[in-house]
Amino acid sequence: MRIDILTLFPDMFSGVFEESIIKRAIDEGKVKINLVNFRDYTNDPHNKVDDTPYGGGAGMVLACQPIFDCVKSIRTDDSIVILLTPDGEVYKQEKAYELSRAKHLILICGHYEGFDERIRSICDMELSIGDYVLTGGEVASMVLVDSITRLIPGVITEESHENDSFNNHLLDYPTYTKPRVYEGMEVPEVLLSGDHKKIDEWRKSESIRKTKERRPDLFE
Ligand code: 6GU
Repeated sequence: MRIDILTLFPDMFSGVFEESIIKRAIDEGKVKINLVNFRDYTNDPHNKVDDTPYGGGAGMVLACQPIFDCVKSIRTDDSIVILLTPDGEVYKQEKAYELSRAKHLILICGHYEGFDERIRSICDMELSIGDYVLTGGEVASMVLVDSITRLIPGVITEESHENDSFNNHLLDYPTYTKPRVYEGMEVPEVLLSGDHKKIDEWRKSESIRKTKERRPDLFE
């Protein structure tokens, strides 16, 4: 998979993709992440990418031209163009699975007070990572890249994500490791039993119990 991230702040990404699982996925060629500064595409003699809003009001608005030209130059028939914006569809694990099967993602990070509404016309999808406002789409695009990359076949074992929280609309079950007793807190007996049928049943019922308690909305 190739992912192009269109941003005015490529330096914000340094480090994030250079550790752990994402780094390994890049090193193994499973994902290629390309940071594109769309300021490089502006026709403005002073390198401007934004302007004041029609009708007045505070702040600057990202203009169409740099983003349109940048997207035109990199999109192919295989591309999915995604705009990161707080008024987009709320991003969920299901969408992460869907996008992990794509060949090419183009992520557009909005910034400042907003972007020209016509930019939406060149996007296939608009996503938000939750009901709060970030200074820009950069952190949101890091969230997408992380959650999508780990689902690309071969990046982590299928077993490592088949029990993830949110699969089947359930939260993950509780896990424990050694020692058996820590500060008086014991590992549930069933996990020491060696009875895998019983263990599976316990995990399933704990997933359900936890989800009902913490996220009744997922139960719907
Ligand atoms: Cl994608 N962008 C911004 N600016 N704020 C957000 C968001 C995105 N998702 C949640 N809040």
